[in-house]
Amino acid sequence: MGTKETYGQKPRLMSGAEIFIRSLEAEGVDVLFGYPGAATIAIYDVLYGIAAGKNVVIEKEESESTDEQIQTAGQVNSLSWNNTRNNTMTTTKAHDKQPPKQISGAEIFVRSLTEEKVEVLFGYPGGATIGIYDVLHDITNIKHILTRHEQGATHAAEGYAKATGKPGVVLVTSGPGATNTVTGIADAYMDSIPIVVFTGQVATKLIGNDAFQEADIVGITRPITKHNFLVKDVRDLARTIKEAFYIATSGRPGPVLVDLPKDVMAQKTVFEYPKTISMRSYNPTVEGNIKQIKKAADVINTARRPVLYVGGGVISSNAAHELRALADKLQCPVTTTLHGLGSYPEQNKLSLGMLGMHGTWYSNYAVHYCDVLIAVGARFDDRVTGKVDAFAAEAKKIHIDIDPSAISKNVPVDVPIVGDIKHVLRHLLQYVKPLDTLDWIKTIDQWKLEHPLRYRHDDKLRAQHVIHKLGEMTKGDAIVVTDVGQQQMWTAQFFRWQHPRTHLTSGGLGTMGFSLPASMGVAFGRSDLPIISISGDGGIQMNSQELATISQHNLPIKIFILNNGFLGMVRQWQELFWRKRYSHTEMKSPDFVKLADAYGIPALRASTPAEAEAAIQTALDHNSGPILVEFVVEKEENVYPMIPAAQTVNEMLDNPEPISETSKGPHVQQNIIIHTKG
Ligand SMILES: Cc1ncc(C[n+]2csc(CCOP(=O)(O)OP(=O)(O)O)c2C)c(N)n1
Ligand SMILES: [Mg+2]
Repeated sequence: MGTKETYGQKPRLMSGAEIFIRSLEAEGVDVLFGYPGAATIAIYDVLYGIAAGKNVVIEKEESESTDEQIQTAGQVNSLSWNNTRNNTMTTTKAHDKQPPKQISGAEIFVRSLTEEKVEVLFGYPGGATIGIYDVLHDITNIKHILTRHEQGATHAAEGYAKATGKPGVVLVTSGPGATNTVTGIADAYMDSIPIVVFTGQVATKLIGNDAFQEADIVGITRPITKHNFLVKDVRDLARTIKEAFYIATSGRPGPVLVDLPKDVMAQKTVFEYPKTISMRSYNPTVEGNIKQIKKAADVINTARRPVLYVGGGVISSNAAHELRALADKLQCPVTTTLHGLGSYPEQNKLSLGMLGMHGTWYSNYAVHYCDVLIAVGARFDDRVTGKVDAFAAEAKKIHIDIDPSAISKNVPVDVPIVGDIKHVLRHLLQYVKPLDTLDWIKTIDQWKLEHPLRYRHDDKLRAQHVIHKLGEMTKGDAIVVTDVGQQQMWTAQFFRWQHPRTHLTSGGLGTMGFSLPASMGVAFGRSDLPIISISGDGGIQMNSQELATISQHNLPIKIFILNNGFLGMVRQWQELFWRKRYSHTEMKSPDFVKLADAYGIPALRASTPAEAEAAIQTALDHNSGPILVEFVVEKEENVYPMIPAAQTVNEMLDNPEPISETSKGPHVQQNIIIHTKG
């Protein structure tokens, strides 16, 4: 699309990107601070053309960015009741009695968290929460972790929640403290992670006055929370906290925010924590409709080429066992989304690995040609479907999901079942019969041989090799937290996932800077497996301040940085689709080993495959606190396969790397072939 420019003699068509830059020029802008992403790649391409000769220059800064994966407009909350801000609050029975003892809102807050069995609170203090922090000073049953930025606190809460299945909890102050949580809240919303964020607020009489450190955080976060509350009366505090935890953790999980004005936290009342709650307009369906389940079973029982398409819902409903039973009974191949990784063991013959834009060749083809697609706890995200009309176009589609608003949202389905996946799968298992899928599996096995995941293995260090070796050396027994970009996709592809709740990443929002603070949250919730944080040279710099938190608590995190000297994923798009015009994607980074040293964290660097393997071993053997490894990897390596955005499998770009006969061997069974030079 273009429009006419009328400055010159001859009107000529100009792209929106060009008009944007021209308009900035006309406004006399000579410096633009920014950060590229897929949504702005066209603008960066225009900048590439003018950077040399024209007066607009661009400097990188980590503040403002547009994400390639973000779905901007109109995130509609699936809940329909009015915000409690406007609700008339019901009073508890205790209000009418003469309370034996009244305690402050701040004390009620802490007692309520104790009732919710909260063990860890990630936060950062300020004027609006100083009363709460004063109470926390005397508390031993809740560990407060002072992060170095409120964004870090929200990602830590996400990491904790995802790795443990328990809600993550955050406490921050008003104004900037609250607004700093916005990215983490949006991230949790997109990825259905149960977190409860408590924000301090100015005193009720100052709300709306542009008071010092006032921000309308309830208004700001309305489209990115499952629900949010402003507590105006201390007598509503305990019930509101109970509701917040209930909403965050039930149904399709998600973030809930509770705004706590300073005066409310100082008011006193009697403390009574509700034992149960009932909410008129919020009753998530748990049991699936049995008629629908039988209908789904009838469809499945006719299938010859079925595929199970599995998302993060299977993990959040702890249904990996039921999924496996279903796949085994049906002999049905299983492909998972990015968030479904770990729900089905990848060494299993029926596993197809991940599907979608950077999914395996054979998973995407299996979905394309299947006759019955059983979608379980997945939401038909555009990174999975590509061109929506062509996605599993011939297949009858069954969709099992706890969230009714996810059904037929992107792709129409034939048999929807709303309910908790564990419950629904248990019932479904009773009605389905074993299928004859031998021919189908044979076809897929052939595809696996012809189009395996692969990379060149020679004397150069490639990111894929680091991940592949890490997977082999840990045998999949590790919790791996990735960032966003190429390393995220290579980790998804090459690690070989075995267990639920071992793969954490920012999938929906695609938040660079997620990995380091999220891994911190994991470390406070899990100690049974090694914890590995993987970031690119770009993403690590978005929340590297959390190295201080990690160091202070001596957290056993193995921090891997895959340094390719580029914002690699955007560079890959520029190489493939923007004529290799690397507009503002090459970047200089600090010496990461010295950076770690400044925080008192031991660190090493690896630049060859042999050094990398030794460094991984050193990191895995390191049992006393954090360790950082910088892997200096090939700069211009691409992630393959790739289905370009909104395209079909026919447009899939497979790895140009040849498959060498000699390298077929045990790797073939794992569907990874390493091509060795020569
Ligand atoms: C906060 C944020 N800003 C911008 C982007 C757009 N984006 C997606 S991937 C990527 C490059 C990431 O570079 P790096 O962290 O070095 O990882 P690599 O791709 O090189 O592995 C960018 C800029 C994003 N996802 N998140
Ligand atoms: Mg990079």
